[in-house]
Amino acid sequence: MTASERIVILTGAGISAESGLGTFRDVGGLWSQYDLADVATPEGFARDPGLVHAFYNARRQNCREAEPNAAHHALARLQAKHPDVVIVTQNVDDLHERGGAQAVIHMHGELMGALCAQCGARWSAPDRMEATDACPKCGSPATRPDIVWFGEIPYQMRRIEDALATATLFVAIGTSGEVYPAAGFVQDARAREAQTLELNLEPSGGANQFHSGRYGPATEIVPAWVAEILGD
Ligand code: BV8
Repeated sequence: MTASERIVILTGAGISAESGLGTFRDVGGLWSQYDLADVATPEGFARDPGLVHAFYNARRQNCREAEPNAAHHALARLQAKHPDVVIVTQNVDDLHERGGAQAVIHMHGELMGALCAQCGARWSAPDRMEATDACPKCGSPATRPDIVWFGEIPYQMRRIEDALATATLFVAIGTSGEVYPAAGFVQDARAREAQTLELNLEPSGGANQFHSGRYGPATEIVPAWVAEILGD
């Protein structure tokens, strides 16, 4: 990897699949168990906050019991050698951080974060959040997981756009490319003449938007790609 190479990586649920965390759209995925509209929209939260908290409490528990896998560790190794590698994730788990990555951009929020819908205060989420929890700052019972739901604006979009504007290589790992604006990042990168690479279990619906793709389990293809980049 030359010093002038600027890599932006976007990860999705597929990078955490082998850590035992469910993906969304694979067979048996989360969106086949829950109606997205009920648990991942502000309307669903307003309708039944208890159901939404139960959904995220279960995922938070799964996340605490999961371990980062070889793909998470490989990206951290790449970033340790080249600190300007930018990791953007759609995932709300903390496996990138527990695998050693730094400054991960969680564009869809974080399971381990809590947010007050009333005053905007943020704090570390307890293991279990309940609809009756009071905000530690303003006291109102308006606490929610610090997650970006459908119809809400993803976090740190300006920072992501700035990174994409100067990227020389954009790599999407373990994402179906179904959710926007993340699914549009490959086009943003190509518009700036960056090379684009998809690393996935199988070609995603957007595979043809990438210059190249490598397919297989993330725990195999991501460490292999990182070793190649680092010239191991
Ligand atoms: C927004 C909450 C405006 C957190 C999530 C019509 C057309 C286009 C867009 C829209 C439209 N109608 C509505 C929209 C906008 C909407 C959207 O895109 N809808 C889709 C469904 C059409 N988007 C929004 O509402 C976003 N907000 O647009 O605001 C805006 C935009 C920009 C600037 C200003 C304003 C908000 C989107 C965020 C929603 N929140 N989740 C949570 O509960 O987790 S999205 C949800 O999907 C997750 O966050 C997840 O990360 C994300 C994407 O899914 P993937 O990560 O890709 O997971 P998936 O299961 O789909 O795929 C897994 C992949 O891994 C597969 O390809 C599989 O092959 C692979 N894999 C599996 N195992 C492995 C593997 N790969 C490697 N190894 C393995 N072992």
